[in-house]
Amino acid sequence: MKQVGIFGKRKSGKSALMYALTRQKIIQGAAFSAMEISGVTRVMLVDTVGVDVEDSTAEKSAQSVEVALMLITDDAFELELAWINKLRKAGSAIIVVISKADEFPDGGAALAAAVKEVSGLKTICVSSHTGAGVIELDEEINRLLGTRD
Ligand SMILES: Nc1nc2c(ncn2[C@@H]2O[C@H](COP(=O)(O)OP(=O)(O)O)[C@@H](O)[C@H]2O)c(=O)[nH]1
Ligand SMILES: [Mg+2]
Repeated sequence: MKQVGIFGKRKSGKSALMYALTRQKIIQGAAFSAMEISGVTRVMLVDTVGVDVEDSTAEKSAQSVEVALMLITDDAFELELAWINKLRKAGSAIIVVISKADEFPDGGAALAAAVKEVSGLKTICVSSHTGAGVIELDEEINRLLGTRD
């Protein structure tokens, strides 16, 4: 089964995002078709310990995920950039998520632009609390998984 890994520092909103994405899948499945419901089990979402924790399990996940979500919550994102390089070397497709976007007056747009500029990666502002950006993120994950069949 294909794996989508959720990476980020402790308290960056990884677990909340996992639940938001899972909810999104279930809602889509109910609203559309049995095909979509089977989609629930097509992908395994992998929650990880913080990238700011000395622990080998996130390292291990980095080696096995098709798509990696890298959560960023503020402009101190050097550690996340280092992980992005690690994930690139491991062959993962990467999406940057500006997490807790509801906490930014501009919805995270300025931080997203800054990260996109240095990483060149697709960057999506997401709030697991309001649901903003969750559908866009889900679509981008599926697009990337589709290109990697
Ligand atoms: N404002 C806001 N807070 C969030 C959001 N997602 C998570 N949080 C809060 O951030 C804290 C850490 O979230 P959690 O998902 O446990 O982070 P993790 O340690 O990366 O798994 C909790 O207090 C959450 O309620 C969000 O989208 N917006
Ligand atoms: Mg967690």
